[in-house]
Amino acid sequence: MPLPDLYQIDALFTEDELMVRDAVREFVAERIMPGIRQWNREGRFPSELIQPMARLGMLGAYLKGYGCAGVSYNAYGLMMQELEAGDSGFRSFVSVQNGLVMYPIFTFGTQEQKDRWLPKLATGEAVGCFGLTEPDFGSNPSGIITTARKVKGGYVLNGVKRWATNATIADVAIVWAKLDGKIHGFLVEKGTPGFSAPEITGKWSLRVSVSSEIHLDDCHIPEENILSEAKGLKAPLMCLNQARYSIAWGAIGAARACLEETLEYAKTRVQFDRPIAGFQLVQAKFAQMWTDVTNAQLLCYRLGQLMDQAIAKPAAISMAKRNNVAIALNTARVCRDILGASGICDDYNIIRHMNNLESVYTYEGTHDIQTLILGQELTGLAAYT
Ligand code: TGC
Ligand code: FAD
Repeated sequence: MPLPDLYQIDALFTEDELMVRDAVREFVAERIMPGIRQWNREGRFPSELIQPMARLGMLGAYLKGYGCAGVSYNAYGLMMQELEAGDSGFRSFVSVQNGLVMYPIFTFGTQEQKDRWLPKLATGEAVGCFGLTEPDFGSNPSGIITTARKVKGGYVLNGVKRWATNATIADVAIVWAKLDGKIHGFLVEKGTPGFSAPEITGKWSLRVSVSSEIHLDDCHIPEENILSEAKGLKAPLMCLNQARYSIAWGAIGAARACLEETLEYAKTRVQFDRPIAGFQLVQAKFAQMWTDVTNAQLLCYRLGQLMDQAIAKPAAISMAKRNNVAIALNTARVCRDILGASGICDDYNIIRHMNNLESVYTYEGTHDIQTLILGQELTGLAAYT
């Protein structure tokens, strides 16, 4: 059963935005939910669903031209909310393809790069990935040690990237490397000698998502594959804003899915001769979680408006990522508790969402890095070192 819309939040969206949301909700019910338990057990991302997701306009959703849907940021947010109600792995796929691959090509690429890649990325015919994090540089990407060296006709890349979502299945990698000591972005195409992307195994979180290393071993790319307008750390950080926005919305979906499932459970689970939903302590948990989800939606709705007007400050995006992922993770943990022992089993979706949200809490800037971004915005003092 859907949660009651106490604040009439649906009334804030246009008919088109709600139509887009409902289409993704139906896709999740029909195409994701029947398979998700098995894919999660197998640790497999079903890439056969990439093109169906593209047909719903999810890839490049808010970009204009090149076959992209060009919808509002709030419509895109609603898509991500519904998708992550299915599984964070699917939302991760879309966040990366959009915010970390299509956005930088759209924003920093040459006309040739845009014409070559954006239409194929929009249809899902091509998949992209983003390599910023390295084994020794996660929260502090300014320190990355992957290098690019100018040679006749192009560049030679050397280094190792870690935790790149989609890299093993990607046709193109956006690789961030230092050229003469300054960060630049490069397009590295699948099959380029010296490029490989082995999958990281053994994950107990985001199992329905491909996470990879990227190895660049004297990897020679042609001159035209530099993202010439992307200079300095600011360029990849601009991409992160896009992906953090989609995470802020997506996390609400995961939280809502946990809450809905738990509410049904608690109404029928009887202990001490009463449904556990009738106990005051359980109701206090529900009241808090419902309030948290509602607050998160309102925060994102306003943020979507600011994004559409291109006036959202990075700190505003950090606030939404930080708040919404934290409330989602807390919601998942509390729901797991309300299910008792049943909550640790994948007969229910909650433990899967809970484990996924541990990754979401960490990636795209950990919770504490978002805290420091907000601290810096408010006080004017950076507290990273
Ligand atoms: P700092 O000196 O603060 O900034 C360097 C330049 O960038 C500007 N800037 C931003 N611009 C746009 N958007 C932002 N969010 C920006 N943040 C900073 C800044 O104004 C400056 O500009 P300029 O003109 O003066 O050069 O840089 P710093 O080295 O002190 O770092 C700041 C810090 C720690 C906040 C930053 O490094 C950070 O955000 N770290 C977290 C790293 C991170 O989030 N990595 C994510 C990797 S990708 C990923 O996780 C994908 S998950 C995918 C999935 O969904 O599956
Ligand atoms: P660290 O930076 O080592 O942090 C460890 C702990 O120290 C954290 O709690 C952190 O908050 C804390 N910490 C660090 N610095 C400070 C400080 N100054 N003050 C206080 N506390 C601090 N990266 C990509 O480039 N592309 C991707 O597609 C991608 N996908 C990912 C997918 C998954 C499933 C995961 C888990 C990660 C992915 N990442 C990706 C990497 C992700 O961005 C990093 O994991 C994240 O930025 C944190 O870096 P780290 O793991 O190295 O942790």
